[in-house]
Amino acid sequence: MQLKTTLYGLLAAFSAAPAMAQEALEVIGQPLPRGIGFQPAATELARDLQWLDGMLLVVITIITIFVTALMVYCIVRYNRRANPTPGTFTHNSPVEVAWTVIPIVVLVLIGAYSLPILFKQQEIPEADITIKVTGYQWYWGYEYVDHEFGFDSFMLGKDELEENGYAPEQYLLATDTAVVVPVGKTIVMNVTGADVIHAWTIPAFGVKQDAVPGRIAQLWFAAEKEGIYFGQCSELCGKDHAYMPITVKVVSEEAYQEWLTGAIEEYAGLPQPYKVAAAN
Ligand SMILES: [Cu+2]
Repeated sequence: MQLKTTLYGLLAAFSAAPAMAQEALEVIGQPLPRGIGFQPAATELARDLQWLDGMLLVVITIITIFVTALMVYCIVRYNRRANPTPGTFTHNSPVEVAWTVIPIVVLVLIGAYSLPILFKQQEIPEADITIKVTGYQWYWGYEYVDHEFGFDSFMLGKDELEENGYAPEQYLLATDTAVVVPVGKTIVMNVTGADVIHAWTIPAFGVKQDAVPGRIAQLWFAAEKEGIYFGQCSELCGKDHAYMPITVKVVSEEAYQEWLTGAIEEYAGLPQPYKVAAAN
């Protein structure tokens, strides 16, 4: 399947659609049939999240097994037949202290690992590239604010996938234009909505943010591997909610610069000097 994807990618490179990242990229971030795990982590944030998920699974498994064993023991040991004269005491201070203190320790331990991961997501670092993303009913709009150009991104129909370099199984995931970012750079997305609440996400990056009209929320990521990553609107936003996917292409620095030049030409004319734009 990967070979097929690469072939489609090559095909697209030869057809040379404007403002497309030129090289054939491996599709990394997409759901797979019968998959039950996470998509491969492409950022530090996603790795942290997946590690935390695994850690919590261990904790809840131990607790569940312990509680189940305790219940089974009580049912067997203290049923009416096995234990005809039940105890009449109502308190046991050591047990009560234990079942208060141990859960507190467990919760503090979980918090000690989960809060730093939450803060890492929520404390937005200085951006190498800032992109504003706006959710519309039912598509996404992107603005590369450092260069003052923008474009909209619509889902590709089944018959448009091949000419754009995508495989048939990427229906409902692939879009006509993609967010293109260079590998390893810190990208800050300013997320908002134009009409109703949407949500922008790329599962392989470990990011998800509600796009709320009238507000700007931020998320950040630094993708570590070149490739194509898909996401889908994640806040029910109306009848075509299922048809406004997200495509991010992570490319090399050179490919990004090449794409940027083409995109500036195609979408906005001459590039605006960064400092002038910042001073406005
Ligand atoms: Cu939606």
